[in-house]
Amino acid sequence: MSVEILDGATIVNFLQDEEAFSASVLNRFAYLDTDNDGLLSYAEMLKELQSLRVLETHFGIDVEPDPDELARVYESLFVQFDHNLNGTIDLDEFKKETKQMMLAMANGLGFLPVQMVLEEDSILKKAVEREFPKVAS
Ligand SMILES: [Ca+2]
Ligand SMILES: [Ca+2]
Repeated sequence: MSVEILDGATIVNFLQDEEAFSASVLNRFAYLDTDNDGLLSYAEMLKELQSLRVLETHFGIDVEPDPDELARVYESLFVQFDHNLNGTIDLDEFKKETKQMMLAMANGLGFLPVQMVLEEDSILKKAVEREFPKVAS
């Protein structure tokens, strides 16, 4: 985990870089697919749903959400990814919906930079790293 500053443009620029975006989606998918069957189950997807920082949008930052409510939010997000509703998420569904969610997030952020706690290797973190390459210390 690290705290990063990002705004809508960071995300949009990243999404427009098709190559960088595809590569990070592929990476993330392989990482989440712990049983390597080429599909993401709900259990495998949970990690990603948690890293999307959607909870802040739903509940506001610093709110401790009720576990039942949290489970419902994650379930509805999973269904949002699962376009053909077959109970698993393939790479195509994952990529399309990740893009949608990141665009929605970018619109929500607008031009106001915000601080976010980002998980290492999350797609958002890749977006930040692309824009601000790490300076070797
Ligand atoms: Ca799997
Ligand atoms: Ca599916």
